[in-house]
Amino acid sequence: MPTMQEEIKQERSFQDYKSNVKPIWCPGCGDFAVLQAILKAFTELGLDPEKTAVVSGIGCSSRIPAYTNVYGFHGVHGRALPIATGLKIARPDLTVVVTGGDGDGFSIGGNHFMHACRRNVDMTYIVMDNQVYGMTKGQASPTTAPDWSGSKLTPGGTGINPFLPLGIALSSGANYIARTFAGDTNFTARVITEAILHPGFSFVQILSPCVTYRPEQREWRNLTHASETEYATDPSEAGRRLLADDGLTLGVLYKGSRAVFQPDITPTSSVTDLDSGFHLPHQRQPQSLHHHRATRKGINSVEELLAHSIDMEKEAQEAYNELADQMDVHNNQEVAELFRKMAVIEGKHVDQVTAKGEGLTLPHIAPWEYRWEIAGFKEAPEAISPTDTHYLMTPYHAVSLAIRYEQRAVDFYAKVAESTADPAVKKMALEMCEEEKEHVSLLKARLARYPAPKEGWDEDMDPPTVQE
Ligand SMILES: Cc1ncc(C[n+]2csc(CCOP(=O)(O)OP(=O)(O)O)c2C)c(N)n1
Ligand code: SF4
Ligand SMILES: [Mg+2]
Repeated sequence: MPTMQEEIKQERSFQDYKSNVKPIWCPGCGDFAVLQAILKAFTELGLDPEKTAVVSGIGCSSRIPAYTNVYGFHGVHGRALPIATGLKIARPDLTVVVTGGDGDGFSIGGNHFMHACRRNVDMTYIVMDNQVYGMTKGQASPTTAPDWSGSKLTPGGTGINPFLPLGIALSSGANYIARTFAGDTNFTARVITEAILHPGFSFVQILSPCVTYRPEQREWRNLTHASETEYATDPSEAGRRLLADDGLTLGVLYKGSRAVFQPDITPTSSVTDLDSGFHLPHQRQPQSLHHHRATRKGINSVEELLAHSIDMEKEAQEAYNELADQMDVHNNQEVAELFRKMAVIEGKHVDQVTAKGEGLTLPHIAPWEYRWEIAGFKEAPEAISPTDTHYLMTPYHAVSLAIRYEQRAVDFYAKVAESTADPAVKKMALEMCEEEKEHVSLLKARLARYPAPKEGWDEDMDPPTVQE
């Protein structure tokens, strides 16, 4: 039986959902990865851009609508949820996704958050939680730890216990609740996809590092950990799990089946008619993604291997273009040019591996179903993590970064060759491994051309931040 993803017609590509507005986030900001995850989820669902709306408030994270090629509304600080609620009630045929930050959603918009959970309108709320007001230069937010003293406004910390978004969502009635880390982009894409499919109000908290005002959040990559339990369907069970939560547990906490709030909006002439329109319709059964991941072992066909190779090269091309844009925005032209060249090279690799698959029918694989974990990776081997960059990075750093990621590709193919039972896959994986080794050698030769950076290369007396 085909999976739900396979049944959905894949007519649009990732690029179709991406607008041509270049993000102005600080290089390394976790929001880049969240944007990727949202775009991957839209692609996977094959959403009709004309039937999709992304609504936001104000903040760095609230810039997402500008970067997606669907309908967008960059609203008022803290008011994204009421705007989105009105939109979904008036146009139930739309897929409505709301994006924002912890300040926007839990401070000024905290009241709307609780009531949106309670109301249970069918939409998805994605909060990029960096435990700080990034856009206004680093003040404490409701999710900031009480002893964080990084802001001059709160030199000894706020001394106030943080707001617990998952707990508030659960107790207020949200129908789907999850937490992810921006750096786990494919897992985040999977959760967003599932959240959109799940009826009712879905809430996804994404730990998304603010590298400028909370640089220590880069460590989330090592500190976050996957939940050891499957999601709960009983709210009290989910509540018990939250009592043991350290705030860094990733996964789906809860999937509920409450009735969705969708009043009849046919124009009415009497109060009785109006009242009767506000009934709760029959409960829709929650849909869930079909996962065949657990039952699939290794890579056991040439087609599957080629699908992985094409995705790996496309992700590399996308990552380098993205990095070049980031460096352009921050006027680091030398590194921007270097990344642009690398993107062109990766584009050629895409063409080369695509040519190898000519005449074959390659399987469609959802982003979270690629088998990168064969080599111990969560993401495609060449998908450069946005938190690995710095706006002051030098060509030496850029080439070193590229070497590190090409080496991951070498490791991936070596592991595929080692673990597959299929001789044709083994042969092709070994060939690809050799090609990747050659890329590493070429890059190493190139690295020798650049001087190693001097100490203090990343010091900046006036660090950039985005302006509203
Ligand atoms: C009514 C109003 N009050 C205050 C502000 C100033 N302001 C802009 S963004 C922001 C906080 C944003 O923090 P968060 O939502 O966490 O987003 P981040 O920038 O961290 O992604 C504030 C207080 C505003 N724009 N409007
Ligand atoms: S200040 Fe920079 S790093 Fe922090 S959230 Fe805003 S764009 Fe991201
Ligand atoms: Mg924030």
